[in-house]
Amino acid sequence: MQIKLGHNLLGTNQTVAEENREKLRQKGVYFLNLMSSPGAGKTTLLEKTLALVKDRLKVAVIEGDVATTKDAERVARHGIPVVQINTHGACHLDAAMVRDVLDTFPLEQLDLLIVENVGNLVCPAEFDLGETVKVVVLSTTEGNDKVPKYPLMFREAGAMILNKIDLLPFTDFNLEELAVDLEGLHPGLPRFDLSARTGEGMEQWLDWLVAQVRSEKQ
Ligand SMILES: Nc1nc2c(ncn2[C@@H]2O[C@H](COP(=O)(O)OP(=O)(O)OP(=O)(O)O)[C@@H](O)[C@H]2O)c(=O)[nH]1
Ligand SMILES: [Mg+2]
Repeated sequence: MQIKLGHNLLGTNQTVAEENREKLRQKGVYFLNLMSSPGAGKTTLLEKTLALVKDRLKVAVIEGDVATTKDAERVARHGIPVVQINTHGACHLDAAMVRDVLDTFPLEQLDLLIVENVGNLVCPAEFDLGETVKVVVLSTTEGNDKVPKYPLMFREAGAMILNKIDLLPFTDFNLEELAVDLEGLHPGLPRFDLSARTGEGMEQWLDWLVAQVRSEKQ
């Protein structure tokens, strides 16, 4: 019974996700779903990214959080449209939550819509929001085992960011082990090693992002 309900939920979610995807495709909006465990640095990366691309692209953000508006407030300081979704305890956003806020944005004018999903490496990977791409952030302080322990997230991702490389010397994180694990799970996954704090490595990430958004517009 419970399994059946789960299937129905995911099936309904998929239908709404396809509607979101089609709506955004028609408006020429590239939709990026940003995911990670709590504290990997999604909001910090978002703030840095917004500061560096807002002159090149018209961007808006959806902030998903279990509670509080803290991340939305951080993003709003950059002067771009932000909508907060509180999931009231749920460990992920779903496609209907996104659908219900889409019309609050000036979609015709947007190039890029970024959603910061709830910090969690499990549930968000299972719920399609209608995004163009999923980007997963892993940080060097989380340990190498997160890739094999949460394989779906890394299989579903269209790009991966290894954040907090400024802390590499203070951790036991192993870059070669990461490369081997990713080769087994998702060969060819674009990967950007960077520090959202110091800005090191941000250029390659931004170049990739801007190129993706522009190719979607053509
Ligand atoms: N040293 C270092 N710290 C970082 C970096 N990026 C983020 N942090 C710190 O990591 C902590 C968590 O960062 P957030 O950006 O809030 O992480 P988050 O993924 O948005 O967290 P949730 O929204 O709670 O899931 C903060 O104290 C950041 O300052 C980085 O590149 N290097
Ligand atoms: Mg955050």
